[in-house]
Amino acid sequence: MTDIQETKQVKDLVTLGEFVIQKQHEYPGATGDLTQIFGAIKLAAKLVHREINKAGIADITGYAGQENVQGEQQQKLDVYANEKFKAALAARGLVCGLASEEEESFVEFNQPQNVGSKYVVLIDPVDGSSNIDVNVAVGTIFSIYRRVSPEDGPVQLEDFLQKGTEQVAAGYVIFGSSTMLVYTTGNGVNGFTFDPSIGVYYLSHENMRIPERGQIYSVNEGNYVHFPMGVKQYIKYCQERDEASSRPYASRYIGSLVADFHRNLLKGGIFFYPSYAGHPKGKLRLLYECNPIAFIMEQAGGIASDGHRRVLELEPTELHQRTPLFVGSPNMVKKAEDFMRAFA
Ligand code: AMP
Ligand code: P6P
Repeated sequence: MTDIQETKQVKDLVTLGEFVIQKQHEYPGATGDLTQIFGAIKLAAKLVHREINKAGIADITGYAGQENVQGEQQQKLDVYANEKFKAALAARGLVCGLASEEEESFVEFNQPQNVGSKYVVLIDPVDGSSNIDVNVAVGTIFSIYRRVSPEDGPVQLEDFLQKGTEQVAAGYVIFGSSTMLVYTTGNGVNGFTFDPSIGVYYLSHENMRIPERGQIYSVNEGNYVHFPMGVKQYIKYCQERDEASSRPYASRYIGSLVADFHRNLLKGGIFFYPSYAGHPKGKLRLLYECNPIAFIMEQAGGIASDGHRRVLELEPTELHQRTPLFVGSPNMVKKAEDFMRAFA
């Protein structure tokens, strides 16, 4: 055996498609609808991967309304991604509606194949898209619910305004040094790395768990002077020297939620975007950013709160509502909550 562990033979690798079907068979009554929705997400993510990886060349990082090098109507990448996810999900006929950061209201899928579908999908097609121009990792975030309105009628707003605890599935695609799809359906978190040479996602991170303790804190300290006292005191706590608790922690902030979240999920840490004068209700969106992220984090053994309450228990009232977010290793989020409580 060489020093470097033999890489797995392709025959030993599990593809995302195989994995999802294996999981489907753990549900005897399953029709395969949810499995096919994952198929649509896989396809759209491949198309976005392709566009992101030629962004500089294809000059698609510009703004809608201009022509790109192919003479096509140029689209911002998030507009492009939104159209591709919408089309892929509508085509499979298993989703009755979609809510997206790129859509003011929810979109009803009323093509014949969609009537009677039992799922809705909420999505942030490209979170952090402004980072594309500087080659920083960005991500797609998605959340899947069963509809609650009558299946023989049109999709309703109430189908989208469900608490995060009702999610059937949630996941993200991170477009970074490699493209990965990470998701949960409530039985753990698994990560799949995309091999663009053959267009397949392979299981690369099985049963992902966040370390109980971390040494990384992620926050935009440029807003420090505006933060509530509890947040300021927690940041100071992270910076104090205390060998017993491995402090000072390292400050790591990419400014791309999926990238910061993914790093902390793998290495341990806390990401927080609190409310402050600039964003009195927080900046991040509850339905298609914080709820899916929170579902994944809890399934990986972490915690996600708004500083006081469990994110998944927050009662949605608007599609695009925002919430403060504290997410990561349990001991770190609990400590941040202690400071928020002490200085409330
Ligand atoms: P379906 O009939 O395919 O919509 O599946 C019914 C329910 O079974 C879903 O809402 C999930 O709770 C579960 N299920 C079906 N397929 C899968 C899968 N591939 N992975 C995890 N859970 C699944
Ligand atoms: P700030 C990107 O614009 C985003 O929505 C998230 O991906 C990221 O975590 C956050 O905003 C960064 O916001 O105010 O620190 O630049």
